[in-house]
Amino acid sequence: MKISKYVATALLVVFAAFLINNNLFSEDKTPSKESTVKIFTSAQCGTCKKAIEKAVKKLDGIESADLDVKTKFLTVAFIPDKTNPDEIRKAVNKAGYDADSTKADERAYNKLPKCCKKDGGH
Ligand SMILES: [Cu+2]
Repeated sequence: MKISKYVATALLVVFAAFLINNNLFSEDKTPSKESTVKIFTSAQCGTCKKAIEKAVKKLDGIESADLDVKTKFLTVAFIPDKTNPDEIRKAVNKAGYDADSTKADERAYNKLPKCCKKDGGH
């Protein structure tokens, strides 16, 4: 009986060590891995697409930025250590466009071509 108790304890230790090791391994994988965010914008046309993508790509830690004019969704791949969705939305706002619930910078919006304004030309 005593022996099986030792065996059980030993197994438990091995199992615990395995769990800890596994955790360390998966934690090792996460940092600096890229994340993706989808942001709904007020883009209207191809000019908007170019302006928004350019503004977002200026940020540090952006892997890619792609706006689908049809759905108005901007898909951004970024490095979480370097930037975050809030900063990306701010960059979109600064370019003159709404991003999810944050509104476009008014001065930048007023400078947009007529066709790029929310109710202009479409
Ligand atoms: Cu436009």
